[in-house]
Amino acid sequence: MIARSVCRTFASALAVSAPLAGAALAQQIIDTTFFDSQWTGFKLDDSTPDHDAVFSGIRGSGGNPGDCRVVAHNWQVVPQGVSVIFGHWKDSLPVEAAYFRRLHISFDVRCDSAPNVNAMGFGPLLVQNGRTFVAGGTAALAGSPWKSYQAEFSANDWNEIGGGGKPDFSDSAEPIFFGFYSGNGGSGFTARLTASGRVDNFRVRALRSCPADLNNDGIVEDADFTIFVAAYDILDCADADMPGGCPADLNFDGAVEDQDFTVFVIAYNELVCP
Ligand SMILES: [Ca+2]
Ligand SMILES: [Ca+2]
Ligand SMILES: [Ca+2]
Repeated sequence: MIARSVCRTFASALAVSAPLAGAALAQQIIDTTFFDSQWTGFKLDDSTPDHDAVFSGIRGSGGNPGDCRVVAHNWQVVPQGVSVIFGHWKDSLPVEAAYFRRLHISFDVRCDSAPNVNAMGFGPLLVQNGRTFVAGGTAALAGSPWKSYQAEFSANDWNEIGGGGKPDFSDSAEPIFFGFYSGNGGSGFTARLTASGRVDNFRVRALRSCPADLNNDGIVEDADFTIFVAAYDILDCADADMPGGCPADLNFDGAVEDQDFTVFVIAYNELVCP
């Protein structure tokens, strides 16, 4: 392995003369603060008699830690059983879907109040080409501590809302936006209920078939090396100068450092993507 000091000096020299190429693919989304300007909410499903369920989704305090997204549902429960599902998607940062292999998605949830039904449901959501897909999630029990949700997905693990399709992870795929859904149900009594909860530490990692191919041209060559060392010089994925999604962070630890270089060099030696 190349010593960190040597490599960083080289990276510094190269970064001065070689600005970042613009084509690097977003590889991960991390949101711990949930600015309202970056999130959109919408109703996905409402089987209540009057279809008049309403919801809110806003940035709030009391996260895990700091700010989070605070959600609330208000709906009509009737004896035959109903369900309501609301989507929340981060519309500010699409992930280029080309060459996806798998997705790793994690976030933290809790339920603050859910009279009579005692829980809220949460799960992952993606939007591609105007179509919405969801996958299996988790239930947060009212009053319980923060609960961590995480799962890995291939394209077949998703179900389209209002259709039978699957998302496209092929090499000609449209960009994908990510988010989560929140839902409630209930039956056996008649009441108008409001449930509330919170979501924090939303993270999506796009595991591509050839992650070291940073300019997405099918081979790992000098152009990718240039992109890599520029990111290595910036180091912190949270730095404003780092390309969105921090694609050179190949081990998903939030920084572009020696471990990523080790991963990159193996692919660079191979040249051709698997
Ligand atoms: Ca937070
Ligand atoms: Ca390349
Ligand atoms: Ca890393």
